[in-house]
Amino acid sequence: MSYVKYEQKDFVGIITIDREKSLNALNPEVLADLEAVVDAIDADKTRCVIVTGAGKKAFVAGADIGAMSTMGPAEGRAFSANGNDVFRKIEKLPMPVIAAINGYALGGGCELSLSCDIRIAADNAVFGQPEAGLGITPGFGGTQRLARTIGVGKAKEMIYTARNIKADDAYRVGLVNAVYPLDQLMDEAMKMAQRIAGNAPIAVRQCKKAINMGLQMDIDTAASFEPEMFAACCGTQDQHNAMTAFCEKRKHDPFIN
Ligand code: CO8
Repeated sequence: MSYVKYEQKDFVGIITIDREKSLNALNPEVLADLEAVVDAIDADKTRCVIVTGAGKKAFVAGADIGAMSTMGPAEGRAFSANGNDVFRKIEKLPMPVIAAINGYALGGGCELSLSCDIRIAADNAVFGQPEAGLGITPGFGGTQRLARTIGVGKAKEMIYTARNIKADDAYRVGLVNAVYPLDQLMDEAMKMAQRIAGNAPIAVRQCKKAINMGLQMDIDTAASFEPEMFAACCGTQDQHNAMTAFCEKRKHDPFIN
């Protein structure tokens, strides 16, 4: 049995962390299942991925505290490295990934959402990096991606105080793009995913690559890199169809290329 489910709906893949009785907490087995699901995504037929948690209470309530409680330095390093590797795989998927955050997103759960391109939350969502209160640091990318996402000052405040924030505050600091009633969250995630999937797939992937790689570079290098992403789209059927439709004053529906 796997703790991570995968469902393909047309061009959209849905990953569900499914360990509901422990609020989808990440232990080594869940991480292994997540990695296997991510590795198996068919990039040819998947244009957008949604990551969510099973049930109505938690996205992921963190790394499994019981599993971590007896770890010494070597085991802790290996667990942290493993989580970082899996989340980096999610971040490096060629297609956009949306986190649909349906409740607690604490510690490793907040970090999982940060490895996704876009975060949308239900109104019951709670975010936090409680690690400092548990005697550890964030270990699945939180010290790196939170500051890159909401800015250094806010990230330091969240990490040093270990204080949780609710969905409306997460929206205010830019941690999530939108907040919806819980029962509408997956519909809204699907709508966004389908909208992304309806755009030219090569162009969307090049946009993701350009933004993510550019963030690791100085602006001069990044600006010299963008033409390569642009060039990769030139000459594609999508570009030809969309631009010809514009020039001929026709409506273009990217779904029917
Ligand atoms: N780990 C293990 N079990 C958990 C976790 C967790 N993170 N969160 C919840 N559970 C379990 C509970 O133990 C409980 O199990 P049981 O029914 O067997 O007692 C079940 O889920 C339901 O939880 P609660 O009864 O506590 O539900 P409440 O509604 O009362 O509370 C909370 C919900 C507030 C989310 C509460 O469960 C909580 O505070 N959980 C812990 C949250 C947390 O601190 N998360 C961060 C963990 S640290 C982390 O993620 C570090 C990531 C980097 C790791 C680096 C590796 C070295």
